Amino acid sequence: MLTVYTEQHRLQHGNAELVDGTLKPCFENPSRADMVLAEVDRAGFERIAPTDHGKAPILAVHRDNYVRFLETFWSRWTAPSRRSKTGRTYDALPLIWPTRCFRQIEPQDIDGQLGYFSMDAGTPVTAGTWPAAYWSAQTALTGADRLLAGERAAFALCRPPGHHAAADVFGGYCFFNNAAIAAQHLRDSGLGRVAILDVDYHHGNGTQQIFYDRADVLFVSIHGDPRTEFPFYLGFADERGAGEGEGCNLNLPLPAGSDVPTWMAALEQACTAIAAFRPDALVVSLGLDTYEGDPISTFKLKTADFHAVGARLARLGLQTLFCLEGGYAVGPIGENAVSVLNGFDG
Ligand code: SP5
Ligand code: ZN
Repeated sequence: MLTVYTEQHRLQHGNAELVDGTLKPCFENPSRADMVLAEVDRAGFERIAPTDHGKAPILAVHRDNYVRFLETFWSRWTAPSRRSKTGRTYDALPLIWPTRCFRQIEPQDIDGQLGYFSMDAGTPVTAGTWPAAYWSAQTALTGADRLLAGERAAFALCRPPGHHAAADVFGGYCFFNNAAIAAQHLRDSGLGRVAILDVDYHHGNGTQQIFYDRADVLFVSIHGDPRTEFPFYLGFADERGAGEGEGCNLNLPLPAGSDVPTWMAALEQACTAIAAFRPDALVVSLGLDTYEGDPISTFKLKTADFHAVGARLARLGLQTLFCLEGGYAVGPIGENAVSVLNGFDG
């Protein structure tokens, strides 16, 4: 399968994320993409580099003050200031958020802004976050272009991932919502209706938020039940869309520890909803953290099961863009990705 990839992803290599009350090495690190690329090459897939679409397609999904914040963050963070005479050189993690007890006003102060534009302390902003996230979005956009040019399917080897990023919020290892940016680009290039299927272990809260009140983009997600799983505060079954988008959001939360037949039954339900929507194209948020060996997740898919996932998606008969999302069992992540893509190609 045609694969879009750039080395720019390496520029996002955070030192640490907050886990279990301590700073631990980031689960989301460059070795993930290295392993996927190695298997893509071993499978003999055609590989292309992303082309630069500029900021406009990112701004079609994300708020301009948020994009500006990410673009200028590192130079502001490292500039000498009242808080740090030398300027800060280490990665940034937020330390306060405007939760219910506060007003929702963008602060002028960089530490205030860091919390205002984020949702967790697991997603360090680093020296290379802007270029890495920018090129991850361009990777998805370039894959979308190949669908518009007539390709049946493409694989955007995106890193950092995207589905937790909302219009003006980063978190869950995500900065720009690559799948949403690609879906919007397909819409702006003339497709009438686009479906997004999110099979990452975690609910795609960012993608849901971006399209929640729209009838032209269907969002369907299979994920660990937010009652017990990250991101906890969104992804419940009663979230069905709002306004014109009523009925265009389908959440299929599954209990932590769910087995493969349960997951496959949810995929069947998802496919039924996608077929009924009659989209002109499908974007898949391809998280591989549903794997049995994933260190932060509890589903039980095996490498061979991923092949069946790809085969089922191919039966929808839609042009399909796969965007890489999560997956933290680094050893087998490449085999699992290629298993989906080969299953799709048949
Ligand atoms: C894109 C994506 O998959 N983002 C997921 C972000 C999840 N971050 C929260 C991780 C919590 C890890 N808890 C692990 C406990 C192991 N002792
Ligand atoms: Zn995930």
